[in-house]
Amino acid sequence: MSDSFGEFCLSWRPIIMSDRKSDNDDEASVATRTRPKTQRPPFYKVMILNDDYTPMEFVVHVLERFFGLGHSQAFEVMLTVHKKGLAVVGVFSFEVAETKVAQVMDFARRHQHPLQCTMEKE
Ligand code: TYC
Repeated sequence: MSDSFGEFCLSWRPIIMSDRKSDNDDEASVATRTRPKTQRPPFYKVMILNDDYTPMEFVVHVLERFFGLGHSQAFEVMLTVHKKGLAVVGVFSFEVAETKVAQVMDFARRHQHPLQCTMEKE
């Protein structure tokens, strides 16, 4: 670099992307993202667990009352839990999932049944 560099280059600054005329007619700035970087909030699966003591009708009632299932769908889901050990009964935001779990656990406890309801990030 010559000693006179400073004389010829009075206002040097790095070239940044916003200096370019347009993103489209420039090969170095091909768009790789087609949508804005937004994050959807996570969803939580709410699950009912099997046990040997909670009456089947009580579980059916819980599924109708807290998860809005119709009677035959509630019966089907209850049977799935009875046979397989657990089933996802709904997918909700964190706050709604937390509320459902608390409502079911409280309802079961008040009726002295050991029914368990849990949630898990999707
Ligand atoms: N296994 C229970 C019974 O035989 C019925 C049951 C089903 C309990 C689903 C809990 O989440 C449950 N009485």
